[in-house]
Amino acid sequence: MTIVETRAKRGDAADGALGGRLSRIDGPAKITGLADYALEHHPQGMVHAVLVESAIASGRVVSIDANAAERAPGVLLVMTPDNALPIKSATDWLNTPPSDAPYEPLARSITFAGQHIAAVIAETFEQATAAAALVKVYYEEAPAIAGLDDPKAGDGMPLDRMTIEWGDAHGALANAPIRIKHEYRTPREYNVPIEPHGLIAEWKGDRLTVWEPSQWIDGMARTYAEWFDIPFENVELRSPYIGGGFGSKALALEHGAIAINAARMLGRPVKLAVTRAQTFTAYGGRPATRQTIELGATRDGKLVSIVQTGANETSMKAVQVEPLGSVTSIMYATPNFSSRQNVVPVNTVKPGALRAPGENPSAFGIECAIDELAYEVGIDPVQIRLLNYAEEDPHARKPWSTRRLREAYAAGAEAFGWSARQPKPRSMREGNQLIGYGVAAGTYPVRRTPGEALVRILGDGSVEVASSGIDMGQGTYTILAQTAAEAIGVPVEKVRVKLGDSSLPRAPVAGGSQFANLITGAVHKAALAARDELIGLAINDPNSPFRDLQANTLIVENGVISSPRDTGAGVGIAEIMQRTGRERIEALRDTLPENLRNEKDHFRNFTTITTMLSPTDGDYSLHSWCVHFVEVRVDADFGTVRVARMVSALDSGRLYNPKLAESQWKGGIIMGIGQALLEEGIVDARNGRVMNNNLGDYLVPTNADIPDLKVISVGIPDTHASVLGGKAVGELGIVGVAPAIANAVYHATGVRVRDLPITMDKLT
Ligand code: MCN
Ligand code: MOS
Repeated sequence: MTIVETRAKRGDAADGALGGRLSRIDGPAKITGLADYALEHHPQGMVHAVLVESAIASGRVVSIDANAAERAPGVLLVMTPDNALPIKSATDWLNTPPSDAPYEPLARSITFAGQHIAAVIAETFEQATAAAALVKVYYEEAPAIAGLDDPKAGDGMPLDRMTIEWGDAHGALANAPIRIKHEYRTPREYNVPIEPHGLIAEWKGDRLTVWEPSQWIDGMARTYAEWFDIPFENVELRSPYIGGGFGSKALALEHGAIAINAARMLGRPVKLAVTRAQTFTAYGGRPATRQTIELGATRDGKLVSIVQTGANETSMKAVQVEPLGSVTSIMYATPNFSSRQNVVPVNTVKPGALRAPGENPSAFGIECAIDELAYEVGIDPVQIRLLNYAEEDPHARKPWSTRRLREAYAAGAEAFGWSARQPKPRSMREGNQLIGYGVAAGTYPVRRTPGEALVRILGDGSVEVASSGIDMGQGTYTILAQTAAEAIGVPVEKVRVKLGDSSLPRAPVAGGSQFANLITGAVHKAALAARDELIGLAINDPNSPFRDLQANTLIVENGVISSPRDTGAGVGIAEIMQRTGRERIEALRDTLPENLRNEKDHFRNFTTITTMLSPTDGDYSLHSWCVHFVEVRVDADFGTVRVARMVSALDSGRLYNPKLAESQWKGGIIMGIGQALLEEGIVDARNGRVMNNNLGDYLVPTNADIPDLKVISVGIPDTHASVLGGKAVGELGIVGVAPAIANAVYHATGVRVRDLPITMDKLT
């Protein structure tokens, strides 16, 4: 087995300490084509699977005529529910025990257009594609519910567990001198990572190897083990490089089961890559949402009540919640609060997580609503936010661990030049361009799940870090090299990082913007243990030069061990290893609480999210915070909106690598600009099909859409939040961007757009 090793170049040393601006150490491999992405493998004898998908959105498959396809050149198997080998059901990520019924990734009953109903496996991809077109499917069609706006959809089902209430929200609202009430909506949105989903599956006896991009190696490997009834250790899932996931690559999906099953049935490695169009139906993105927000306030703008009712769409078969109260319930101080949420089943693939699920649409509602209140009472939008500043978590009633939001408003407003804003809408203009300034805040919780990590000091003085965690572009390779280099005391280019293989030490999901904090904590612990052992060797070994010094402690710096009492040059790590005859020092450490460090269930602790602590477990409420300032320019005739410039100030605590954290924030902000102005999954109301299932019609921002983005870090180390003082980074930037833009568009034009995206037709 070869595991990809990634390490920094020589000369990076100055930036290599924790907190340094080291460039991505996986960058050169990614841009020169050396990085081996999962789908680029070619095991001997590999064949190709192509999916046949439902053309109807609701009903059932009456029969499948595979005769012509089976006779087509190169075809090895047409897999249907009738001939597929049975698969077992698996535990879900919440650790719900599996049902006894088999798991059927190929459906007979149809609940959305694009559902997988058969797969054709052939010697070549072209043969499989051609034969898939010959598969004839006979359906019995039933009426479909196309989306939230379909009159048949109704109000959906209440989700009592999402209810958040305190005080007397309705009573206080009724008595409030100022009341506003509006509905805010976000459309269906998709993750669209550039690398599409897919996998290569190979069986050797009852051992399974899967090459597949994954945000959660351990979670997906556990599902595969359970589906195919083999021990966890028999699955090797490999994912050294990933071309983006944004929440969509964390869980095992139907097409994975189909490919692995085909490989088992044929005794050949099978490759299945979903097409770009299928990335809109093989898994779901962010569900469409709607929410009504009522604010009650005093005449001078102080909130007395917030009442929110919301709903998101889900699939017919499963409940996916997009928690709309998540930001509403913590952003502002209010004595009375009520948030309730429904889910509305429609004929869609099950929606999933898309960067900041919950926080993102939640912020769109409350951050537009507070802006509307600011105009209503004639207070500056920054001022009204400070006036209603929450000094503690108003929901959990706990102090914030750190909340540098005031500092963020101050730093952002200053750098943006907010004071130049003229209060009246449509009052700033340059030629034919209406100019608008808008502001909105955002937040993302600090989640905590245990992990483990292995650190080795090798005979040549180099260091190895190993984890089954992953890097999909966010910077894991780089920050782990920095963490180990700093903790042990070696130059960063001496550290090799191995990630993305299920045979490596267990790691939790790289999702929920938790992974950097967790895995740096585990690596730090392991690295310190390895360094302590190294120092012990240097002190105690009879051959060690430090014996005579009677030193009881030593320091390791830049790969050299020395005594603080000795002015001599010290001894290199490799030399100590040699003198003491050691090939390696190895430390495996985990951050599991004592009660979970149980051998039998050891792997399970990393394959469900049941060990995750909520942001309010403990004495403090832990969150990252941000504020975005936006200038838009709107063409007075056409209504085209351009974001002209943006300044964001963010509090993610201590940054392990500011260059990468800034890049993460900007990536989120760019997605937020796309959400505000471009992105909208459009469903054909007649047949429930996604109409814009490609990157030509589902628009994401390009360079031309993005102005200069300035990001300012206002965080300070927060050791309540994590071992090394960092808070969440990856999803923070996208929260609050769309409302900041909507607020700026209102300021520019006097037109309030409450349903995303803000397109020209809504402005003219
Ligand atoms: N970081 C830092 N200091 C901190 C915390 C983080 O410097 N205190 C930097 C590090 O470079 C770290 C990165 O920020 O690698 C992200 O850290 P974190 O916030 O812990 O997020 P995760 O590692 O858990 O990554 C997942 C997160 C999520 S949930 C989505 S969605 C998302 C995101 O990261 N998808 C991404 N960023 C992405 N970036 C890329 N390129 N591709 C995706 O698919
Ligand atoms: Mo991110 S949506 O939590 O993977």
